[in-house]
Amino acid sequence: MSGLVNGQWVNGDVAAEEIKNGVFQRQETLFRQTTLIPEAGRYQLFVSYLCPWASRTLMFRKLKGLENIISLSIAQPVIADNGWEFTTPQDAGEHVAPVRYLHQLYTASDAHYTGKVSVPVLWDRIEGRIVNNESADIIRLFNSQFDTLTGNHEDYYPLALRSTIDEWNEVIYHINNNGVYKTGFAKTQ
Ligand SMILES: N[C@@H](CCC(=O)N[C@@H](CS)C(=O)NCC(=O)O)C(=O)O
Repeated sequence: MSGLVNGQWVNGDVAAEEIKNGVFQRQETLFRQTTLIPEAGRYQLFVSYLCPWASRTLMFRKLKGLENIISLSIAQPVIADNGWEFTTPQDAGEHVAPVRYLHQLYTASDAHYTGKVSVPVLWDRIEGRIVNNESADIIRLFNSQFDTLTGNHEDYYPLALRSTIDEWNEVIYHINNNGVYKTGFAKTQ
C-alpha cells in the first residue's frame, strides 16, 4: 500500500504497519472535526465511486439535499501509482494549487503527514484544509449541520435511537464493512 511519509508520496509499502502477523489492522483516521459552519460552497467532498465508504457520504449528500451546498470532486476509480487521481485538476479554493492527486490535500493540511491517503475527504475551501476524512463522521455531519440552510430536517440519527444504531454499527462495521478489508488484505489464513 502506498501513501505519504513525512509529506512525501511513496509508492510502496508505507502502510506495512497495517498488517501485523498477517492480520489487517485499520489505521486510525486523523482528521476528525465534528462541527461545521453551515455555509453554502464552503465545503468540498472528494470521493471515488470505487470506495464503499465514500459512497455512503455521497448517499447522504443526496438524502439531505446538499448537492448545491457541498461541491463534489470524483477521483478515477483506481488507486494508481500516485494514489487517487483526478482526470482534470480540481479547483479546491485559494490555498492549494488545482488538485491532480488527492495527496495534495493531505500535505496542504499537514505538511508532514505520514499515512494512507484515503477517500472520502471533506475539505474546507476557505481554510484550505481537510476537516474530516472519516465517512462515519461525515455522514453524521451531513445529517445535522446544514439543516438551517436546506430546511431538510430529516434525522437519520435520532436521539431516541442512537444507542441502538451505535450498537448495530459496532456489529456491522467489524463483521461486514471492515470484514471485507480484513479478508482482502490478510496475508495469512
Ligand atoms: N476510515 C475511512 C476509510 C476509508 C477507506 O478505507 N478508503 C479506501 C478506499 S475504499 C482508500 O482510500 N484507501 C486508500 C489506500 O488504501 O491507499 C472511512 O470510512 O472514511
